[in-house]
Amino acid sequence: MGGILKVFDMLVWFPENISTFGQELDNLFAIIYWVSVIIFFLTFGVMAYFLVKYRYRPGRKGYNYHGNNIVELTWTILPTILFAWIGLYSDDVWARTKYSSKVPQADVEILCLGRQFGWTFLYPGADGKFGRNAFTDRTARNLMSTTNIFGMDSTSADGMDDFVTENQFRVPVNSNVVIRGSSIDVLHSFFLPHARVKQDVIPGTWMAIWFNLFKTGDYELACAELCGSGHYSMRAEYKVVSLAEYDKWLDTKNAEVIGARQPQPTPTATADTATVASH
Ligand SMILES: [Cu+2]
Repeated sequence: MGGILKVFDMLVWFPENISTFGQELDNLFAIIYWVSVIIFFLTFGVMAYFLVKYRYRPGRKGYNYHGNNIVELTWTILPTILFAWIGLYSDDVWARTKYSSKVPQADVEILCLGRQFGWTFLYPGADGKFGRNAFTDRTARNLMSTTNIFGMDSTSADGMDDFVTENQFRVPVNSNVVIRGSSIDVLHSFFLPHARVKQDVIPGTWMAIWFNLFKTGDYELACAELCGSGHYSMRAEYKVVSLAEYDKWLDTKNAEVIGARQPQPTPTATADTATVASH
């Protein structure tokens, strides 16, 4: 039976689920989908039946009908019960995935800013702690600019090793990832189809987004809010990697950050930059 239902199910169009709570959300989606399908055929079936039964026939007289309290109460109370049930039934998984009070202890915490049109991420670096920035300190919001969109305070010791990635991020597999998302211009929506995560990000506030992914691979982040002319291009890629690989990547990034803070030797033209310069 489940096999036959699956043929008509919208769920076969979903990308593969890689999130710990994804199956529960998919089940909820399927239940609401099938409730809607049944009600659709019931109501339109009754309508089609009446259309045929009471169609125009020469000589048949219409008559005024002033309603029926029992019928009207029935079609008011039944949907009320149904919607209340859906609300109560889905509250458990909704609370666990969406309530900011239920966000689990983070193994990895990342800041994310949406902008027209792209995504920027901030990692806390080797110490695992963010420095002073627009998330950790509201007063640092006035440091935000197009070149420093997280409002990072360059004098903050904890922030010395924080690093930024552009339109890509990495997370370890089987870990609680908490992303604090915001926007610097308009509403965007942080949508990870494989992870069954979708959350609007709003300028001026930070939304807690969390997930735990059980399958390594390359996946996609898309903006799911029509946010302007470049909306179609507002995507990022993310990798889910093993913990060892993630640590290695962090080490590389940390070395880059430390390298960038050392006094730089006078730049010499390499083959690459020479090619660019000649164009
Ligand atoms: Cu957008």
